[in-house]
Amino acid sequence: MRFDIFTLFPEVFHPYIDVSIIARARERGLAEIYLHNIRDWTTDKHHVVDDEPYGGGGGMVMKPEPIFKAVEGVLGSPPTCPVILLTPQGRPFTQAVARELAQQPHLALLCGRYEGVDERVRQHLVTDEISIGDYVLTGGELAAMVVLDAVTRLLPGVLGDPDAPAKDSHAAGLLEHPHYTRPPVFRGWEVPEVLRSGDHGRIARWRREQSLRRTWERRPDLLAKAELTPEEQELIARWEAERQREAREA
Ligand code: 6GU
Repeated sequence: MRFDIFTLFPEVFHPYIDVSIIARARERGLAEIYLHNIRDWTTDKHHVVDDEPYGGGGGMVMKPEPIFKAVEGVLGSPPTCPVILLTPQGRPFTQAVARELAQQPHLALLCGRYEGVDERVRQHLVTDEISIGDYVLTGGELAAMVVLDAVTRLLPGVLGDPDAPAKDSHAAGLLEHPHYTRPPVFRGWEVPEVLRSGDHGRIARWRREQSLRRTWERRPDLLAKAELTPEEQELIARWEAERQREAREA
């Protein structure tokens, strides 16, 4: 898969994309990442990329010309791949969106800065807008790295275990079960006996129950959408009943 990233700060990507799983995916040719500095596509003497907003008010707006020149200069006009603007006004990024984007052979990620980009960029160049959550960042770069990471690790061959993405938190609509590694006792705190039992049926049932319990406690909004067996629904109903009984007794 090919990523073209358009940004005023290409250097901030390297510390992340040059290590670990993303670096390995790049070395193996599974992900190709091209960074483009929008400022390189300015034609004026001072390489100006922003200007004051029409209508007044504070802040600066990214000018349309350098962005169009950069994106069309690299990808052609019109670009044939999705051009995604990272903005707090975009559609919420979720694991489902990551899976959808991982189907594409080629994505362009456009990082906004300042108060935003000229609206004509959105209207006539951008094909999709994504937000990574309800908070405000100073620019789209961190969001682009989030999208890049979440999509790259879904590409076939990137993770050692081909089933790994299916087991992740959120993949099945539930949070993950707890994980433990050696030593079996650390500062007197033991690894649950079931995980050392070697009984794979029991381990799988324990993990599923832990996953349900965690989701019930921390993210009940996810449980509403999860696919549960009748037994699992009954288990949750018992937890609910117990919680209500405790509330009455308190
Ligand atoms: Cl994509 N950009 C910015 N600047 N802030 C954000 C965001 C994106 N997603 C959440 N907050």
